[in-house]
Amino acid sequence: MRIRLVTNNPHKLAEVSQILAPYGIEVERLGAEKVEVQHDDVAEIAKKAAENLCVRYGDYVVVEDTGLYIEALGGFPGPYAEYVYRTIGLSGVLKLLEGVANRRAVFRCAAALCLGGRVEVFLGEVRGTIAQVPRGIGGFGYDPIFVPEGLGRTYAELGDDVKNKISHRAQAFSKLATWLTTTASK
Ligand code: ITT
Ligand code: NA
Repeated sequence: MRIRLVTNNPHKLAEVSQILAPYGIEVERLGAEKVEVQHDDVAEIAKKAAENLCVRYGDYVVVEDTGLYIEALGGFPGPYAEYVYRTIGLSGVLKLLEGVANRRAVFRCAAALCLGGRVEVFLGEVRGTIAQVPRGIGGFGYDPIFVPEGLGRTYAELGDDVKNKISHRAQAFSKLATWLTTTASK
């Protein structure tokens, strides 16, 4: 089986490939233009983008959208994580949290799959905290400052093998894989 992931982010493509390999699902990149609706909820953003692309590209197309919601900042940057990373960056985010005791944050990932003219959305969520300083060299984006609950190390310190077992993306795509290899094949 093979899915076609609509993304311009090579890190996401690599992670999803690693997450789905044990299920025997291959991942190909589809370079298509996504409709990006404005919404707080990544599930809604991924769903709308997928609905639009299913019509043109058909089955097994997957759109993934991820957001990082920092509690003390009222959920910022949320679905605007990419823009914020490009503009103020990790140092800018850490500056906003200077002297802030509540470091709680959550990563939310939504994977929207086209199949049989329908869109199925699978969610993954990891709670954690924002570190005081960036730590580690693995992963991408916010990985050096996100510490998943109970693990004491950032995603970037944990490295790809651990991250891809426990991450927001791992959870969403494991659900998708289970659904594809059970429900959808019957
Ligand atoms: P596509 O939309 O082309 O797939 P993107 O990078 O724009 O790629 P998102 O909007 O879903 O993807 O993600 C927004 C940003 O959030 C992304 O650019 C990263 O900076 C960050 N991000 C997403 N997943 C992440 C992860 O697993 N670890 C750290 N940062 C992540
Ligand atoms: Na995006």
